[in-house]
Amino acid sequence: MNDPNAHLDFDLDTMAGLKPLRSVVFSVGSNLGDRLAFLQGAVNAIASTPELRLVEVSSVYETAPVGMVLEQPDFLNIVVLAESTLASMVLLERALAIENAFRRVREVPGGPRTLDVDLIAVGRGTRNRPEVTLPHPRAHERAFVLIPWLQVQPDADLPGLGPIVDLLGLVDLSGVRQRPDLVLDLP
Ligand code: PH2
Ligand code: MG
Ligand code: MG
Repeated sequence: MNDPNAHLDFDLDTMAGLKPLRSVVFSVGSNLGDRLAFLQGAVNAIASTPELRLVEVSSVYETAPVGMVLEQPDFLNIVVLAESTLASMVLLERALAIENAFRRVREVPGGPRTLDVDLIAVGRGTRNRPEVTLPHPRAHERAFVLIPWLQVQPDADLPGLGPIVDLLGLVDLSGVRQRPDLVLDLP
């Protein structure tokens, strides 16, 4: 059936004074200390965010460092899917607050870190501001983001760039392997 509102270029929820519920994608990584415990802490903290519902957490993947100047240990990476009415800026602040709560250690710029929480996409939106760029400007070329994301949301699009399954065909997948022996609790 045709969408009777397809010709409208504004959001009807917003018109009604409601904030639209949007899907939110986070990428979480750790390559220093108790990596699995840091991922678990990030999942718990994301899940306890007001006005946000956790939808799914990917398997844990062990991934070779990408694009880093300094030699460093492998990462554990996951993707966390959520739904939220929060604004992108608030979601970004929340991600940074979660990193800080785990006393993110990054002694050297570009060096290993205990916890990195990146906001990858919020709904279908694109933004290009000094404070926040959405989708994340490097997500489309990172297998450690695309592989776990595809696992939990096979039909996902990266806004402005197309289906993630197509983007995966363009990236090097060799550094990413699933770690089924590492299991996170779902809060
Ligand atoms: N994060 C980066 C840069 N490189 N490589 C892997 N494998 N995993 C990451 O989470 C990661 C990275 C910048 O935050
Ligand atoms: Mg990052
Ligand atoms: Mg980051």
